[in-house]
Amino acid sequence: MRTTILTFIAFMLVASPAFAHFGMVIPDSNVATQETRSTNLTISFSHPFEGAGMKLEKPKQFFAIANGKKIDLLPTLSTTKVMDQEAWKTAFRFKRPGVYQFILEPTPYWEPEEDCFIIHYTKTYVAAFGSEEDWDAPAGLPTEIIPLTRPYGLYAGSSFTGQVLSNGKPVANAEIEYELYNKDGFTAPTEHHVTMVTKTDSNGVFTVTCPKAGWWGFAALTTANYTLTAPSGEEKPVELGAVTWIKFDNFKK
Ligand SMILES: [Cu+2]
Repeated sequence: MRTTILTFIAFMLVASPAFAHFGMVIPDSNVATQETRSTNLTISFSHPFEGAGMKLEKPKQFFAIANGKKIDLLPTLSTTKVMDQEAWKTAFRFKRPGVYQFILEPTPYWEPEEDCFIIHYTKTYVAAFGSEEDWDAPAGLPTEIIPLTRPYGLYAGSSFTGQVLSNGKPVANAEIEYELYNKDGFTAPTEHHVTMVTKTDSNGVFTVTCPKAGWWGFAALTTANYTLTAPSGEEKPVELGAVTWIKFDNFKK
């Protein structure tokens, strides 16, 4: 009996696509106003629906891009815990209008269960002081999702359309995993509901609909055209993720 359960658990860990991990960059709000001029940002590597964390080493890069300028935020990071695992945080004060992209480049994560490294280039957006400018501007990352839907001011139940780029070119047939940051303790009706999956069309474009308010993560997964050396000394493939976090809000009354 015990063996059966352990075997089942081992099978789940290996075989289930439901245990999807996401780089996470989550601000207090995706809108900054004169009343709320600053935001905290929490950076982690987690399973956002299930609330299971993984350790995030000090990132390689963490920065903001706004109005065509890059602002290095790596020196401002301090450690915190997210889902009981090491994570990072900072606070950012908005000085001028703009749509700010906050971008994480983690160090490569060795995942023995998937026999590969994982690098999730992860971003989110904060619109400061009413800005509607440049929300679709590429950040120039090795891989990224360009929003074709404005990435803020969205209602729960809205659809979101994005385009996946790799080195600036659209990626046809890329797999997108998407998942709710499940802060309300919902349970999934089946394991397939934890992480949903869709694919890009021939132009690298995908559309998804997010039925609940909260932060939703979209991860476009591709395989790098290079390998990295695993702890065993062997060369192993690298999964690249273009991850974007978008917030959906309920109507107010
Ligand atoms: Cu994981």
